[in-house]
Amino acid sequence: MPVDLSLYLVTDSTPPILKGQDLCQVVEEALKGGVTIVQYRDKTSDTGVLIETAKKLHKITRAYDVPLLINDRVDVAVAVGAEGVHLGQDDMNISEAKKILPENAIIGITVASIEEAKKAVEEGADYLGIGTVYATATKTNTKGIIGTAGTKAILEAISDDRPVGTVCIGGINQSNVQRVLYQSKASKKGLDGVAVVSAIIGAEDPKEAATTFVKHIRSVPAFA
Ligand code: TZP
Ligand code: MG
Repeated sequence: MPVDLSLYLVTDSTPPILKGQDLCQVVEEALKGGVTIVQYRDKTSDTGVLIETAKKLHKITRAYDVPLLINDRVDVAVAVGAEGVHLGQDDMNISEAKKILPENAIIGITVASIEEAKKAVEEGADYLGIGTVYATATKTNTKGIIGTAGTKAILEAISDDRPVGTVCIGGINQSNVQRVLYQSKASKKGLDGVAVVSAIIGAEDPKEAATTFVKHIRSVPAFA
């Protein structure tokens, strides 16, 4: 499945990022603004709530023809028929996930080093979530801040043998998104997009935030 990773929204249901609004409404606003893929990331809810929320989100994302991925929980992705999963280094490994998910499911994985990136590509990941790029209050247990230099090093190291999508994550906002995309273009394989949590989920107006991101992203020639 050709996936548009250019503006990748990752959800967060915890205050102060989500300020008492309904997550589904916020995601729908972001979709109206032009988000191209959504990951439901929820580290606190129990399985029942995860499935219930994922179902609601899936109904919305389908209406916008945008894929919904589930963070960590392959079982939840299967239960709701989501388009894929996003795995961390400590979650189920890619080969196990492939056994459980439908053949065309999208599998993404977080990578913070060249070694992790190479392994993920070998195992057949569809895309890499590279980061943490910049320090962020949204995820504090990160394995270090790799910066745009670390991101570029990973992009350089990925072989061309197996096509893999790439997004970066961590502290991406309206002010640095163009810089991040331009700097990644200096490597032989530029990024395919940016993943964002608080700059959209925590925005006063998530639709407007997404629209502004799209404008910034499209101003970069490779995304025009
Ligand atoms: N993985 C690495 S950083 C991060 C995740 C899920 C959170 C990024 O959040 P924000 O608010 O876009 O900085
Ligand atoms: Mg995880």
